[in-house]
Amino acid sequence: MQADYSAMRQSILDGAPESAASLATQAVEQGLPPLEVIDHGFVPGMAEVGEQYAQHKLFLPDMLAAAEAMKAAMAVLEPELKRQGGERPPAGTVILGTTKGDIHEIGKILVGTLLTANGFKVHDLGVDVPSERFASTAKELNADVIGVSALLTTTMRGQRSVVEALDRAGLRSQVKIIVGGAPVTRKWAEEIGADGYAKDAITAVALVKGLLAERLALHHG
Ligand code: B1M
Repeated sequence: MQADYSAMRQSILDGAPESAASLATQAVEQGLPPLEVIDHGFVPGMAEVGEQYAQHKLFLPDMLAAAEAMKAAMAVLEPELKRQGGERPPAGTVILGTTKGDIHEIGKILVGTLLTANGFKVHDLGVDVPSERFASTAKELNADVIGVSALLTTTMRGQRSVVEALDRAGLRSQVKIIVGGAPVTRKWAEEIGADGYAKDAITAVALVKGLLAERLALHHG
């Protein structure tokens, strides 16, 4: 049986959590790779909803309903992604969160799931996270990396505040900061003094691995 990507996309456009969850379950039963199902089936629905919202063809409640459908699909696919990652000793601790004033969470959840699947210990602070909280949690958990997501051009500034908060806490040389989210660019990451930028969840995993390998090489080399 083939994956019904167009039905998945449509379940997001319809804001239909039951249908999204049942399509995700079917995909898992068929043994389809969960990441492909997310990327080719459900994420295109979110992109379309965003476009239609920008063109005033869909409205805020539609965006909210689409997000609920996406979360229902992810609730089925996430355990599968994590399971495929297998059990292994933690490769490092990563703190994740969305900037202050920003409640978009789906991309961040995906980044967290893939990091977990790749052996990282992930502590997700959720959405609308004050900069100081990133810093205090990093200290408390002796974290290796902080990942800050932002989906709005207005809340991207919060990523700079996290860099500054970490500086103030005297932790900047110990903890790496990575940033991401739809409006975020590599140039912005450089401008605010972050250690890296990832355009998507897969790249975020490679980035974190690279940053920590660099550190290990420095310690042992
Ligand atoms: Co909002 N929203 N939204 N929204 N929303 C956008 C982002 C928007 C582009 C839609 C549009 O106008 N076309 C627009 C932002 C415009 C801008 O600033 N440039 C927008 C707006 C305007 C708003 C409100 C202001 C609307 C209003 O109230 N008038 C409001 C703001 C609320 C707030 O945060 N204070 C708002 C609200 C909402 C909902 C609550 C309804 C809902 C979110 C629900 C939720 O998350 N629980 C929502 C949604 C769903 C969207 C869209 C449609 C989809 C976002 C999404 O989940 N994408 C979005 C349009 C779009 O992006 N096309 C839109 C799927 C997800 C898998 O992708 O999050 O990009 P994404 O994550 C990717 C990468 O970006 C990257 O990896 C992920 C996976 O590959 N990534 C990282 C993300 N974080 C990363 C961190 C990393 C590394 C990579 O390292 C740390």
